[in-house]
Amino acid sequence: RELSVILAPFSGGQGKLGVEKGPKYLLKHGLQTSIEELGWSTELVPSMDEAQFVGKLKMERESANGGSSVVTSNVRAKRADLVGEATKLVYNSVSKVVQANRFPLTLGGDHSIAIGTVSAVLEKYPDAGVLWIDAHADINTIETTDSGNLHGCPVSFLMGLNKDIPNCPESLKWVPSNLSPKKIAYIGLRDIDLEEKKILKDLGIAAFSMYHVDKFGINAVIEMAMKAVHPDTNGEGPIMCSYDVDAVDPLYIPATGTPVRGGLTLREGLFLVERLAESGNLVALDIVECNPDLAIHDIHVSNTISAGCAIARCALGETLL
Ligand code: DIR
Ligand code: MN
Ligand code: MN
Ligand code: MN
Repeated sequence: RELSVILAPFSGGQGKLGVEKGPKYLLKHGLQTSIEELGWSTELVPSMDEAQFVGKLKMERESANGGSSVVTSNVRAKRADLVGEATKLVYNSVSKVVQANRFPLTLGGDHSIAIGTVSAVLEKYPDAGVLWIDAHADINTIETTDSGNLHGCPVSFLMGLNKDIPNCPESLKWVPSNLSPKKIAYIGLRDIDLEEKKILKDLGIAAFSMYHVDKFGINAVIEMAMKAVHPDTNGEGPIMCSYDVDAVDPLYIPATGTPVRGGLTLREGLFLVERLAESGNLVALDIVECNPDLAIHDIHVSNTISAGCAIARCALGETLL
């Protein structure tokens, strides 16, 4: 059991600095040691130069404030050049890790980095199902996005939904778009844009909102999600989990960029990944959107970071007897 902790300290997929500090804080909390205590041998994979991207983001911000902003190919997709560059670096790192038969645990950063992780994991495991744990559907296209933040769009790139859109940013043309709408299931949704809802419906995507969690219970929802992505084998088959910590209620995980109340309890959020560990089918995990800079009190930082670490440990077997 060999695992690589891939660091993806990137914040250009949204507008709030600080989310690039997620990996550092999770590691400072002892994440790597606790994973080794579970019997994994681990290594750290940096994937990108954090300071370099922060520098570019700050430069971009200054030039935008200076009023001399150049209108790029598509004004809606913000910082597409940086997102393209960063996600390609993440993709390169995750590819090496999975091709060496190691388990990739990728720490974000904002959720745009999943463009890199999911693409690489699906090349290794073409049959894998993706469980997207999130308050948001992250499936806006560069045409439907209101915010222009690409962390709200990774799923549309993974599915190739932007390919036929004129002015689709060049920087993201490398994405192999190897995710089928039949191979993703969402859990935890509660803040979906109108046009995203239409995409989910039109493509027949399995989407379990907080309503379903309340109606059926978290155990039934995860069973339905696994069966949705592996219908022919009764839910058995490789699973990648891309876990946006804002799926969990901000009572438990407050230090995140777009908190939405009415989310998963911490136990529901941990049960999900415990169930994946128990299944023996988990092949990759992302943990994204921890932003320590958004905490108002110190306790918000430790709550958020300790919960992020717990998600990783539970997914890697800590609570299995
Ligand atoms: C919104 C929010 N749907 C957007 N998305 C977020 O910006 O596209 N994703 N916060 O994590
Ligand atoms: Mn989210
Ligand atoms: Mn919107
Ligand atoms: Mn997300």
